[in-house]
Order: sequence, then C-alpha cells, then structure tokens
Amino acid sequence: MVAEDTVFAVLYDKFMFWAILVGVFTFGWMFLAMLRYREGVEPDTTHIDHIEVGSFPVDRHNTKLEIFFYVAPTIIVAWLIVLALSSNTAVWVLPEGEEAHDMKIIGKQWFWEFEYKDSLTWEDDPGATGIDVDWKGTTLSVNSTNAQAVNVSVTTVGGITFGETVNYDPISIDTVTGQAMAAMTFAPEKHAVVEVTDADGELLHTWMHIPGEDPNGYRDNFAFSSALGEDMILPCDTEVIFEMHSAPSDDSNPNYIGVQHSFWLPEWGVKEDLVPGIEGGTYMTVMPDDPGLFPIKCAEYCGNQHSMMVGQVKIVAEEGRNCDFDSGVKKLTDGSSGGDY
Ligand SMILES: [Cu+2]
Repeated sequence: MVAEDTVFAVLYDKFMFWAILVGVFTFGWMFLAMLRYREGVEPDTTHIDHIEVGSFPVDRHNTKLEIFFYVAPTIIVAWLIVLALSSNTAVWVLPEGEEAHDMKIIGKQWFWEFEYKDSLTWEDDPGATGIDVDWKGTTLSVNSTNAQAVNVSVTTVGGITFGETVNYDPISIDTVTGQAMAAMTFAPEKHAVVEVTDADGELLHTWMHIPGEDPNGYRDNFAFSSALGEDMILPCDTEVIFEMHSAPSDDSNPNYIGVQHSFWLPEWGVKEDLVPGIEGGTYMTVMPDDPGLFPIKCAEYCGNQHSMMVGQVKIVAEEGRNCDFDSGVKKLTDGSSGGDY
C-alpha cells in the first residue's frame, strides 16, 4: 500500500499533469499539421498560414508565434523547478514553532533504533473493531460492541526502572454490557499495551502508550529496535521530524564511530543519510496520512549485513482521532503540494 499523498507522490502527479497537457498540445498540433500539409492536399491560399510543402517559410514567418515557442516552454520549465524545489523544502526544511512529532533514528550495524522524544498514545479504529479502550487517571475501561471480545490483557514496560516488564492479570469483558473496568493507575512514563482478544486469544484491538522524553532525565528515552522485529510507530496527520544518527553497535572502541547509513522509506520516495561524527545528526520530515505498514531500508552500503538492515514503519491514529480526519495541521499538503497546479 502506498501513501499516495506524500510529497513526492503528489509531485509525480503534478509533473504528469503538465506532461499530459504539453503532450496533448504538441502532438495535437503535429497531427493537424500532418493532415493539412501532406502531399496531395491543395494548400488553402486564402489563409495567412499558407506555406509551401517542404520549404521553410522564410519571408512569411510569424515573429509573435516564434517568441511564444521559446517563452512558453521556458515558463513551464521554470514552474516545474518551483514545484520540485518546494517538495524538497517540505522534506528538508524544518518547520518552526509547529506541533511536530520528534523521532530520533539511530543506525547501527545492522539494525535501526527508533527513539521516542515525544509520547504517543494510539489505538486501532474503534469504528472498525467495535472496541474502545480508555485509560486515564486511575481507571482502565473498555467499551465493546464486538460480541467476540472477551479478554483484556495489560502489559507495561519500563518507567523509572528501565526495562522492567509487568504483566497484569487479564480482565474479563462483561458479555451482557460489553464493558470492562479496572482500577489501575496510568503511568505516562511507562510503555503500556492493552490488547483485547477473543476466546481463542486472537487479537481484536490494540491500545498503546509510548512514553516520551523524561523531563527529569531519570531514564533513557523509550526505543523500539528493528533487530527485535519491532516497528517504528508514527501518528498519521502529524508532521514527523526525524533526527538521524549513525552509531557503532559496540562502543568499546573510542576510535570507531560507525559507518554511513541511509534511512530510506521507498514507498514514500524519501531518504536521508546518517553520517557518523555529525553531532547534531541529519534531519528529514515526513507527513504520513494513510494508516498501514511501510518498509524501511538502508540505502547506503554499510557492511556485510547491509541487506538485513530493514524495518517497518506502522502508521496509526492517535487515540480519539482517525486517519481520515483532516486535522488542519497539514502544512505539507496545504502549502506546497496540495492542488496548486
Ligand atoms: Cu546501513
């Protein structure tokens, strides 16, 4: 599945629009001329465009038309350059003072780490699964219209003591009311997963909280790793800023700072290098708008397991939103890539 509204897909459509317009005009004119001025057809002597077959119209040329032939394509080419550069700007010029989701990507030999600076709370579309999970304050509640939904499992990871996993006792959904309620305190510093399953343990609905940066700095940022088969999870309809670094997998040798990688989202048509030694990292922005799973690859040869350096990005809807919802923060599609042919 392709995220069709990403910047370069839209740019492709714009180039296609102009290519078709120019093509129809040029070939149309050519075929008209071929029909009209072919051998055996009497030239129309009453019109200004009377020309001799096979001879260049030296003394009856049209200066205005000839200038138009140069000026019009020049304007079109200049316009295409503007379109192309504005797409580049959307990906590589960082937005200022806007609400963006900050992600740190660390390329190692040979896997990716996805570190969360901003928190993200998301769940599957309740409209599609018939299940709605809510966990705030001291209460976890589930409302279900899905007759299959039976069990709720809750897992939390980390917090101040990093890496500690807690599996809570499963909660049952009342088969009559479709509700489940439990007194549990939501901890924003922990990674929390709530999964609703049917009687066979089949997963029906997921709710998840991913913690952001700890303001007190007591713990490391939460991270997913492609080495463990974990996906990078990003919200839809929100601008995402990737800050990317290359780091050695084993930092026991201070003289070794890693190799160059390139973070590539092939279906979105964007990639950016991760360069060892650049302190602040390199940057790229994206605006995902379709939910789904998209591949991640390394586009820079980085050693013998380079081809294994793959992962996935999962686009989800933030809790209480869905991906069809026009959030009004679509800077990329409003400003530089939406509709302004
Ligand atoms: Cu690589």
